[in-house]
Amino acid sequence: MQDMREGMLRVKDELGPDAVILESRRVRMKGLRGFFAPLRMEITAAVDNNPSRTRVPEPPPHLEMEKGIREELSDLKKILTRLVMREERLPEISQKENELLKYWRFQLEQQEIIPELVTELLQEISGYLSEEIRLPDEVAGLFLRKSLRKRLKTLPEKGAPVQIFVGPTGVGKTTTLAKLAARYALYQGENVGIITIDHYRIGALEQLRTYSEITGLPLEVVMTPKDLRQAIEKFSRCQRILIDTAGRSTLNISHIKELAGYLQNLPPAEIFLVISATTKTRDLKLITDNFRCMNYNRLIFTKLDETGTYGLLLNGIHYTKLPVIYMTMGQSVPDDICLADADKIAALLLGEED
Ligand SMILES: Nc1nc2c(ncn2[C@@H]2O[C@H](COP(=O)(O)OP(=O)(O)O)[C@@H](O)[C@H]2O)c(=O)[nH]1
Ligand SMILES: [Mg+2]
Repeated sequence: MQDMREGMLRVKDELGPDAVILESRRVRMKGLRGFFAPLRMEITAAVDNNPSRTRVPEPPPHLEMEKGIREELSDLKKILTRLVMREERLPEISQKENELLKYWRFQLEQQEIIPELVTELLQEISGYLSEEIRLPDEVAGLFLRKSLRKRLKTLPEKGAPVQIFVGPTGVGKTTTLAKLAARYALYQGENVGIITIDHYRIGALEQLRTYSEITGLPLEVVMTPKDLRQAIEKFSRCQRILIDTAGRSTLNISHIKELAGYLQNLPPAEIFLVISATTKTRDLKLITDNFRCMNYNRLIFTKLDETGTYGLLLNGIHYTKLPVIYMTMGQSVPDDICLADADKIAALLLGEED
């Protein structure tokens, strides 16, 4: 026999279908002729008289089980393939991730967002980036926007009947009050009364007096907390009473406390802490802390037109945990004011809008 196939055929032919091969090997034929002839196949075979004993019983066809195993195997194969691919792509991805995170860190730091917030924001984003399936940059960017928006607390215009404006000197309290007074009186047809506790700075008082004369809105100037309560009483028929305060140096705590004394025992009011967007990051904490005794409960950011750096808005909301209601972006009364909008602020922070 030359090969195994021929051997098998001959064994089956000679010994019948139940024959089994016990051994096979290649041998050289004896004598000189064998030296030149090709090797031959030698097969030892036997017939098992009780084939059923040796034959492995076929497993009962259990289609469901087979299907389950096949599916599990296919799943395993997919997981293995993914793992192998991930292993291969990992260095490339992490390098890209780093580039993206570095870029965003730069962007957020440029906006002067305080370091602890930058770290928090980037941690949230890197959570998405290390997902098994890598997100395209744009989608990952959307998550950053979402994280920003979550922190940028705003409120629809609540418009309490009594609104008070407090904050450091020169941030735009009086101008903002004038813008809102016009809004309420001209656009909403409300009766508006204006009160000022600005009795230290004659110039500042003149500013409101002129405004009051031009618009015809009544103005009361008060010197004591008692005067203030009486003035509010006097305007009880107005739908809106706007109260201006003299700016106080952020560092003059005793002046700030003196002013806070005016605001005791007043009807529930919206008390706006007015902050200029041009404030130094380091001074912001001082302002939010030192004016706390005035129980401000809302924020207004002014002078957005005077800076290209908007981190202060996020930082201010973070320090105070209060919502921002208005933003102003110019000196023009009554136009340069708008409701705060988290989407818009997020876009400013991401450098997408001027
Ligand atoms: N560029 C710009 N200037 C503003 C804005 N709001 C107020 N100002 C100006 O800032 C200066 C101080 O404003 P004022 O209302 O008197 O501040 P107050 O001391 O806080 O009452 C004035 O010259 C305003 O015209 C603003 O949104 N943008
Ligand atoms: Mg003023």
